[in-house]
Amino acid sequence: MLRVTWHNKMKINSLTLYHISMPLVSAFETSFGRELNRECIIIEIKSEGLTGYGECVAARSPGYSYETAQTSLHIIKDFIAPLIKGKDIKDAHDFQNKVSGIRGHHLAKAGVEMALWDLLGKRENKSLKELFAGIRDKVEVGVSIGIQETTEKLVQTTQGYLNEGYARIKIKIKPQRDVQDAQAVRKQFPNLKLQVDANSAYSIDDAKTLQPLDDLNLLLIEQPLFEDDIWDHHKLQTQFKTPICLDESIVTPRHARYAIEMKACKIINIKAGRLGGLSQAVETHNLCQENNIPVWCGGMLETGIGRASNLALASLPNFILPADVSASNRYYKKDITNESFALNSDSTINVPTGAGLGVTLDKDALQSYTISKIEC
Ligand code: OSB
Ligand code: MG
Repeated sequence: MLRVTWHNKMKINSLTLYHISMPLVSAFETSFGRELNRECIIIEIKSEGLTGYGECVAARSPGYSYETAQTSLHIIKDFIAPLIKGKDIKDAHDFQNKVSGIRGHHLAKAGVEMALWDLLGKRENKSLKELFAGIRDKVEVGVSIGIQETTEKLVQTTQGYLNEGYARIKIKIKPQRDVQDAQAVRKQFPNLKLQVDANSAYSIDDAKTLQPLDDLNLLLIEQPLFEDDIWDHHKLQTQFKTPICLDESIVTPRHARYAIEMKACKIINIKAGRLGGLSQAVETHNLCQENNIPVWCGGMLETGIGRASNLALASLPNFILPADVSASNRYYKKDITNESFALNSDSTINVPTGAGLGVTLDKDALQSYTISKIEC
């Protein structure tokens, strides 16, 4: 547990939840579905004159995670809010203890914890990067490209992002759109930093089908097998020289330990949402660092709120591979933060330096995307 003590406990006065839907600049298709609009929950917490914001990355449908925007609204409003409202919160550990009776629902918990970190930073006048003892001012990033209509379109889309200056590309794969797509991109771009993400679309019986991926000099193969198949990932890793990277399987720091002990992967993707909070993400980072397992920061098509949080997290030392955090314009025409994130010429994005998350909310934009607003 991240032991940053929140000197002067914070009294939580109120929570407001905004269920929003934002049009993506282009559809995002994965092995579990296609999204044209991204839904999420923005959490606003008021505490002793300050306002903190968090983003719960649960989506419209339970494809990546069993949680959805609707289940997270329910869990936050009916279970998390009553445990913290009117109470003093000492630190992230205290928050995690208070919600420990709620089984699972990590995306919901993480959204609330993010708002608490934003409040803490504002109160102490420190950025999240400072609070986490991050070491980088900018983070190397790449783009995660969804499954395209055709392989030719995928090659074109990749070229487009390379033209914009991205130096690492991840392509989504699914059965029938795997080896051929990856081979085509590799053939066109022999030296590109390239990786693939299957989002749990295969079982160990598919090892032979996937084998040609091993000859493409990929940085990693992300979450090829089912979420609860840590052991089968071990079996797969013994057959592949390419590092296997786990995303969906790693839902607590303990799962990271299981995967490391079982040699189920060589790399771990860290998402604060999936792990149940930034404190859990930092703890997982530390465990991986102690075990020489490099990590990188995953993305969930975040708004400027979640993107600021991801960049702060990715400033920690063991975030060695490029992050799935792209510039704001890769996702949205109009974001909900006044600040937008741009790509530097060296394929990096700057880590925010302002207090807390270091971003401010564009209230009009937020309102225009809001489907429902709940006061709790
Ligand atoms: O598996 O990494 C994933 C988006 C939604 C759900 C799961 C994933 C993703 C991405 C997007 O790959 C990465 C990004 O935010 O750019
Ligand atoms: Mg993934």
